[in-house]
Amino acid sequence: MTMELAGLETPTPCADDDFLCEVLHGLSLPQKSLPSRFFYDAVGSGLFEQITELPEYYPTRTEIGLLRSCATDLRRSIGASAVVVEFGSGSSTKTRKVLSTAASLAAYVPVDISAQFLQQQAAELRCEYPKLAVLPVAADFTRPFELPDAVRIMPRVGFFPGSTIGNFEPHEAAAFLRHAGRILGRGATFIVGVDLIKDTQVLQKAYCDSQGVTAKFNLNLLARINRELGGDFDLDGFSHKAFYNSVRQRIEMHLVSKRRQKVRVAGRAIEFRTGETIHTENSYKYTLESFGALARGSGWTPAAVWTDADANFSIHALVNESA
Ligand code: AVJ
Repeated sequence: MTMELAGLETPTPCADDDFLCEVLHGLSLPQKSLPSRFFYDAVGSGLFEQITELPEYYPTRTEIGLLRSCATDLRRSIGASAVVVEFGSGSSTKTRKVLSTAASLAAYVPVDISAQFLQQQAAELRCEYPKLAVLPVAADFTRPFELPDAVRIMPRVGFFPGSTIGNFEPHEAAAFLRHAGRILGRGATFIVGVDLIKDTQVLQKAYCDSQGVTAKFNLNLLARINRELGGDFDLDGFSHKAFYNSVRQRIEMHLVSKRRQKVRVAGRAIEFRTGETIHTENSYKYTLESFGALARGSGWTPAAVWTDADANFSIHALVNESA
């Protein structure tokens, strides 16, 4: 395992998915922080679904619209008898847009960490698309994994929607693109959804909605620590904050301590000053050019890009021409 692909965040001394270790480590740093991947327990995943339906949260609906409108182009660049490999498939909602239009697709390989959920989703997809070979791989998609033997000879298309790439630090995004290139191989196409830099107010409202769903999503991290690690966070003692950092070109989410307070997690005391924050997420934004340059620097050649009329979101088709 290479350190550069250790995960979405800066490497920590913790073993894979050791929630307690990550929490105690993150809350001991001068700038307290928690890895954003821990947002997605059952409650958090439900809240994220709600976020995708908010009027202010434009990415999901814009990307789905784009997938629909570029379907013909996409089918052409995917070609016949290809295999689509999705990195972090979840419920494959967006993939269905691709699968429905790419009738000539031979196989679909959803890659996801949750083996049980993956099998359930695969069973549903087999019913919906009886001619498609659905071949799930239970793995951490940021780590090396083997493609199923059955797809070795097929043309490969990687799929990474949702601007999930925005949760990586730029150097981690580059490492991830290289890693995907190694797995997909020479000649492969990679379809990547990327959120774009835009008006600061529009960006900030997407992460600070009027109904307070994103605030609940952020605060659920503390609730999860209380539930799973026996923490005693007072959720009323913290507030949600999201802002666009124009220097780093990213949305930052934080939890702000409303007062001086002491919290206990697994017998350890953690002190907060008034106004001190826990940094919980970065969501990097790109221009068409800055993402193209990142891809080029990571062994991929930009082949096509689609954006909506307001240039809110982009879908990039990259080709692997490296040896
Ligand atoms: C999961 C990366 C698409 O960064 O926009 C939404 C997560 N966080 N609202 C994003 C998120 C707060 C989301 N992605």
